[in-house]
Amino acid sequence: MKNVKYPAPEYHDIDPGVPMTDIPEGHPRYRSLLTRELLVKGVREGIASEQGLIAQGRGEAFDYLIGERTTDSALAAESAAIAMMLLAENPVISVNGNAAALAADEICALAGAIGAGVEVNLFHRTEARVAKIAALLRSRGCGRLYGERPDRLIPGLSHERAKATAEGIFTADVVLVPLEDGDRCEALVRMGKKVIVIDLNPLSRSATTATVTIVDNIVRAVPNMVRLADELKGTPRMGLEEIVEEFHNERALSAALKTILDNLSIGHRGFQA
Ligand code: PTJ
Repeated sequence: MKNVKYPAPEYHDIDPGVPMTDIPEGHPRYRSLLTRELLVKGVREGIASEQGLIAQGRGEAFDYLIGERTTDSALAAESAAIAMMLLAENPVISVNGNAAALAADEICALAGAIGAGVEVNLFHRTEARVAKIAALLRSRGCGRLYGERPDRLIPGLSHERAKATAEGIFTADVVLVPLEDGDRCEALVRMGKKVIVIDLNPLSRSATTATVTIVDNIVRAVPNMVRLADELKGTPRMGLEEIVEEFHNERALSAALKTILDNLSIGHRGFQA
């Protein structure tokens, strides 16, 4: 069995005394363990918050129940999300520590493919972490980047996530918010925006208040969305509008719950180790 060594981080010092774990490629939950390692690396580098590890744990539990794969209904949500972003005037992707640690390259590729802005927005906000995430995103080719100098507040929010940028999230008509906490999702919807969330928990407040909820792991969802953006880019507006109209969020959430319920039998193929 081949062991995989994780490459040393390129843009920040890491304590050389802390070894990275070797994960055997043949491990039944290889991809899930690899994702954990990415997030731990993100925390050590000051990209993700320590609380982000706990949030990832909650996500993992739901991913386990979903079968650690992109379901058909999640793929339909990803298509609707891309169609909605291609139709938007000012689509913006919100990035927190977990999203940056797990999917920086793919987020920048997605922003490029659909012409979206990217805005760093943190719950456990420190200016040092904002700067590190912004530097990481710039190093991965992100052009239109906001969040370092917020100049607006989202109404109805009392915490740091209220901070927004006039040309970015504040005036966006469509906002993609991976791994969101529910109250900002609600506040953005109250502002009249279409909100797309990526959240493995189909019962969360974000999942139930968003316009489009993608019940999938960010590490699968964003690469799928990059591919879908390339496929749908040439589609006429009417075709994109049809894709959006065919999507119903409550139906997608019910489908995710049904997948979980169907998987809840001992020895189901969806469960691994
Ligand atoms: O970097 P910061 O300071 O902005 O903090 C980011 C976290 C994620 C810590 C913060 O936003 C937070 O506490 O989030 P919550 O309220 O725990 O919500 C995270 C949601 O994302 C939960 O519903 C999880 O099930 C879900 N989730 C966790 N990991 C993943 C995920 N969904 C998709 N992919 C994942 N890998």
